[in-house]
Amino acid sequence: MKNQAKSQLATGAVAHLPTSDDLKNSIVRHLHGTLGTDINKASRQAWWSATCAAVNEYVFDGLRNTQRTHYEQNTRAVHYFSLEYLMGRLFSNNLHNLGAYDAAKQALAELGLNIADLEDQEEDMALGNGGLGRLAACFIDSMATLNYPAIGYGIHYEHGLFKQEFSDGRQIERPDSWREYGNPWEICRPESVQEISVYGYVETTYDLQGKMKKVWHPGRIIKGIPWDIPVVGYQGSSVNVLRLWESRASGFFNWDVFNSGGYIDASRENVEAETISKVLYPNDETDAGKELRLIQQYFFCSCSLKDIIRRYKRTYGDDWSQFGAQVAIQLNDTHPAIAIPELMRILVDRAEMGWDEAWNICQHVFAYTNHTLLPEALEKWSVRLFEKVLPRHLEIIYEINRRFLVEQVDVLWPGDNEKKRKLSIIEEGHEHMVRMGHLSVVGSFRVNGVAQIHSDLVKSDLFPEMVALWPDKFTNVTNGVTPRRWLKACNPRLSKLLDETVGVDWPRDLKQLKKLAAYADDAQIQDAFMAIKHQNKADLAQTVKELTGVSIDPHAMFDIQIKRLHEYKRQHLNLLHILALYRRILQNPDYDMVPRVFLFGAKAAPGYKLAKEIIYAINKVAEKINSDKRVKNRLKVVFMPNYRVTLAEKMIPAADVSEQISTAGKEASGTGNMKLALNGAITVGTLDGANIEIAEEVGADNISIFGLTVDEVKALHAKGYHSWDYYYADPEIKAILDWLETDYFTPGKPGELGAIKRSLLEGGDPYLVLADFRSYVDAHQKVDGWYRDKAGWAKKAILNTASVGKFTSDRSIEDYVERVWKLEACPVTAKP
Ligand code: 73E
Repeated sequence: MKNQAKSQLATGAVAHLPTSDDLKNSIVRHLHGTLGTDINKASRQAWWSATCAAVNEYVFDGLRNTQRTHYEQNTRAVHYFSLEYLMGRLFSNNLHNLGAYDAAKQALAELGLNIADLEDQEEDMALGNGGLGRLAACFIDSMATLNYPAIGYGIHYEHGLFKQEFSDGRQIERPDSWREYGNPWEICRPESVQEISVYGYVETTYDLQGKMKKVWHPGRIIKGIPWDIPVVGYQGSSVNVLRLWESRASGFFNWDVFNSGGYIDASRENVEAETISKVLYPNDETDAGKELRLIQQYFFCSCSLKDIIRRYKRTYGDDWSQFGAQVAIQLNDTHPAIAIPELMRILVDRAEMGWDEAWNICQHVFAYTNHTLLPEALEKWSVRLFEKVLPRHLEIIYEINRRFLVEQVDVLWPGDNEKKRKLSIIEEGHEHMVRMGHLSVVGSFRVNGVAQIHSDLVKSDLFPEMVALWPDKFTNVTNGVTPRRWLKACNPRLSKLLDETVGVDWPRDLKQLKKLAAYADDAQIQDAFMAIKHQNKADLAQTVKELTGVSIDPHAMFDIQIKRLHEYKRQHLNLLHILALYRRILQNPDYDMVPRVFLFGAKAAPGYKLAKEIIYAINKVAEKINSDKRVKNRLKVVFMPNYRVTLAEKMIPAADVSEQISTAGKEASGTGNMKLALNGAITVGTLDGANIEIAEEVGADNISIFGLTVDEVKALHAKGYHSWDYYYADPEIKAILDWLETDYFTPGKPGELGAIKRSLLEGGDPYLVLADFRSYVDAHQKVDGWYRDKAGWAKKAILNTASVGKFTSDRSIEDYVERVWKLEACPVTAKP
């Protein structure tokens, strides 16, 4: 018998996991029967599609079994509402989670194909900006793996996050068309279409008994078409669903216009309706404040709530009494907060329920996760806009607010108008605004931050009075990442070593990695660990060469900063350090340093000027340094274009150093920090977000911490921060900033890189770059020293991987289950 790659034993939703022969037959069958082509002439794209179709036979099997089980068991379920899901590619992830990756690899090899080439056929599903969207993707993976009845709801954007190119070092945005040639992972469900309303006016009517009733006469009806993406849990556990809504004009509404001769108007309405799900807003951490964004939020919340209610009614009919017990809705930041007044509207206006009963249901259903304290990211909508788009919801928000101020605020602080002003959901000022954060806290039974320090700051700095009103409402759930994608699939070499040293259970029980600590001093394991790192670095070096033309040496230390570009994340602090090293080399040709490659990956929001200037400056400095012979390969700088999940999967396994250098108090958690430490990188970081918890886990010897603490930041601001003082007091800072202003990096064009200096001096350096500079340089000096001791470095790297088991998203989900959702797991068994 042929030596077939075996897949793991089926344990859950998927009855029969495929052997390589099964897959081979199925791939060829789909090549003929689904793709309409032949082995001899099929393109890579066709082979990839046929393989996806073959994989889907098993995925859909698991999906059916999961849905049947959930229906039969009728357990409480969580509904994750998120405007963003940064899924990346699904091909290798689905194969790994099915336990069929090796079988597929062999099947393809026997067909003369390389699995990695096929993987490259897939576009990233980039329906998110950064950490918040990627967290949602990790969470749905964990919920399926842990067998929780869960469904993700969001928007089926036609265009995800823009593609980034560089033109003479400047960021250019190009549209992302991830489904131009179809997407094999999604299933359209026309049977579950919903219709939602916007605009129009509210009429006050009275029934025969004289009871007042509000009737909303909408101005527009829009259709939501659901696309389901199966979410495959690890090793045959549940296959849940991510349901994304696509907007279309309502046929019903358009025909009216059409028949009255308004062909052009009818097609304009089509275009406008389709615009809703056309593009993802490319702003991370800033509120766009645009009408279309509010409509996007309402569109997906309303469709999703109607979908939930339809499913609930299948079992309970018009009996609402079990709704709060059956349905939990997690609001991923305030973006879906409009779901709160929407559920109130459905209950009060449609189901004709009394206000108190309806409000009681809402308060059993909604929970809210806060992801940021940055003022520019705290959503506010003008009352004027609300009145235009969602007039009935505005009335409902006023009533929620009125009762809140009278029944809660005035009871605890009688007659205190200042408290009412501060706590009101409606902010007064020259333009009245709806505060979505306040609405979310008032309407939810639980509110959480995403790392311990962040949750503490949510309580102390953002909502202290809300804490006084409801102390038990606030909790913490520290973020996590799925070890299936962020170690098993992206770092197969390290995964194999882990299987051999700590056993094969670590992907679903990440604390098992602790066993690796026993080998931290073992020379053989150290060598194996560092050999893997070296191979990963060699692979990345090849990718860097292909993408940028720059040659980098895998023997150098790879120092990586990958995250959205934002001043608070301080990519420019990293740049100043690079400039300091370069300057030292020029001043002292024998300057002794461990050769380093600084790698960046970051997209800037298209309208964020300074962020784009920072990208430009890094690219220009990189050009100069990389071509300067005097550097003698001690320094290389690379800005990777189009950073995205797929690129992260290549960079993270190759990192020696992880840059987590936000101003303390600004990064709510971070999740890249977790992925990098898990893959054996050593963090240079501030005491911010989850870095603090990473430091607790790995120990002070295995992380390089620098910079002001949250309390020191506050004290410095209180005392008055003057960045000029640092400029004049530290000759290195002065020299570097002045250097940036010359034409050294932009020959013939002095001042081209001046924006950074201006923001740090005239602009007041709001993120304390200069205040932290010296201690940052020292933290790197320490890392340089560590790297010279090969065994010592290997030990630290191993201890990082061994110590970060806490940061699996499985643990985060278990925390949500215990502290927020109170769900029961619902294991799925395949029907024989
Ligand atoms: O610290 C990260 C955090 O790890 C935080 O900045 C990010 O969420 C991650 C996951 O918890 C985040 N993104 C946004 N707010 N916080 C955001 C705001 C507006 C639009 C899009 C994203």
